[in-house]
Amino acid sequence: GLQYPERLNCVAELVDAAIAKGWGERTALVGANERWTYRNLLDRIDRIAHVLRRDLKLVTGNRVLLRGANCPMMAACILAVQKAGLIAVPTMPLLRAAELGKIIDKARVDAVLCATALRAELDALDQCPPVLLFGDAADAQALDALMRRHGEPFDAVDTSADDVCLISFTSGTTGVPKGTMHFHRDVLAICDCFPPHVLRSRLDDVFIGTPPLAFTFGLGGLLLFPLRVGASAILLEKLTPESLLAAIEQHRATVCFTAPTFYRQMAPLAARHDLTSLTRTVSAGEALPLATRDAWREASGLDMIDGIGATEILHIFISAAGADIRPGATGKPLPGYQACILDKDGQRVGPGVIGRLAIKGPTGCRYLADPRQRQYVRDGWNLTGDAYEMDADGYFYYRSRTDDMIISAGYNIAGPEVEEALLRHPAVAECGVIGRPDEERGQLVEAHVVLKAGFEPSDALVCALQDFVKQQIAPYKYPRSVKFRDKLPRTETGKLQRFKLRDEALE
Ligand code: 3UK
Repeated sequence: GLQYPERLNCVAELVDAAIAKGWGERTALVGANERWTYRNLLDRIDRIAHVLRRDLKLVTGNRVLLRGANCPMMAACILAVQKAGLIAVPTMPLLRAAELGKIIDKARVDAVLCATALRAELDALDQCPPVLLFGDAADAQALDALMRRHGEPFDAVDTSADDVCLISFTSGTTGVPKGTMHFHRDVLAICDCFPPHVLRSRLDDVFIGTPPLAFTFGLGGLLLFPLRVGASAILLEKLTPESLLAAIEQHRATVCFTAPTFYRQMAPLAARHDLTSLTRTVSAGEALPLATRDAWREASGLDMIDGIGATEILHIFISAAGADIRPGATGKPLPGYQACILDKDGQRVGPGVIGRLAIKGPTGCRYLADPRQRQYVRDGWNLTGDAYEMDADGYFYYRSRTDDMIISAGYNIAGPEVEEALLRHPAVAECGVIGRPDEERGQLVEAHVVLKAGFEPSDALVCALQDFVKQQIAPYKYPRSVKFRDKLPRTETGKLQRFKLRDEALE
């Protein structure tokens, strides 16, 4: 297993150690307008850490809320908070004042570091802890001005391996957001798991992708993983499928992290770009449909690395790469993690039976002051909200979210299976399949379909799509209702918001 010293500061291990390993002059972070070496990054981190401790007078264990799109300065702020023995509370760029207010209360935030471009939602709050702005702020309280006064090195605060260094909020769809707490050793544990065992990341890798640093998928994939091996990360905001392809080409990126829909949208545009630098592409956040895996392989020549992760577990815990990939399966538990499938009573089931996925490993769920902890973790097993199935060789197959399983006329139907079938049709760009309340059947399978350019909605197309599904999977699973729409509701992290489709169905 993974063994770390009792006293541990993850940033000392990731950044100070990088200099000691001789990587000081290597490129660490590249933004839209800047390129920082590891030494430059260390310098920024140390200056910010001094500001936090000396100017803001924060003390060990204080919590610092962070707001910013992906850029080197946002990365430096997160790492500086942790190096200073404080707890980073990164927030998704698109959150509104009401949501930020809840997070500030819940996490008992003591100070805020915020990119100027995102200040408006903080200004809208009735009550807010002290804020320092970074970026092009003319404000007297600007972080940049304070940083200039502190040139001396900052010694990492001597934290314990199991001191909290990160509170990450789940993109909860309803109610009070759930904060998940992670330790300094958890940060290193994820760096020493997926990257060496599945991704095989190396010193000369160039990481790129879309997930925000405020989402642990992005924090790991676009910051912590590259730093651990002396690689570099390209941190860009507002990426589109087209601009990500252009950036991969421009920066000769080798590793890409994004969500399945992004790969699906990039595939038809890929031929216009030189993607020969890319050697590994990672998909996570939601299920990877086979049609998307195939489209991406045809466009890029690469076999996608699928991986399921969760904010509660910090990062990816089931995945596969290369010869280990089994189409349709997410993969196997990563070294150090165990996985099993449980029935409704919490009993383990064997291969071929669908049930709730449970996970045990070096990282796991610690909700911040939330009674839901007792439901999520039992006997050290993390009970995810995912319906999975295992095969005799220990591969794990995603079926649906447990609360998204459609029950129609007594049949259990997994929406993603119907989506996967629809996505193979040449007219379908994107789709989402839900159960719509129905008197006769309990729920009715309903598909929400976005058409590719050049296709028009029609009754004939509805029938064609229905027949197309019936040819591929058991006919009772076909969508009895098909609705065409311009786009699907998605979160900032690329997840389809099925509850929005369901709510609409009730209107
Ligand atoms: C779903 C997947 C099928 C699944 C995340 C990588 O997504 C991340 O964290 P969240 O807390 O959501 C967790 C839930 O998302 N999911 C994620 N990946 C897959 N479903 N196949 C996948 N490959 O329902 C899971 O329970 O937002 C992903 C790394 C870090 C993360 N936080």
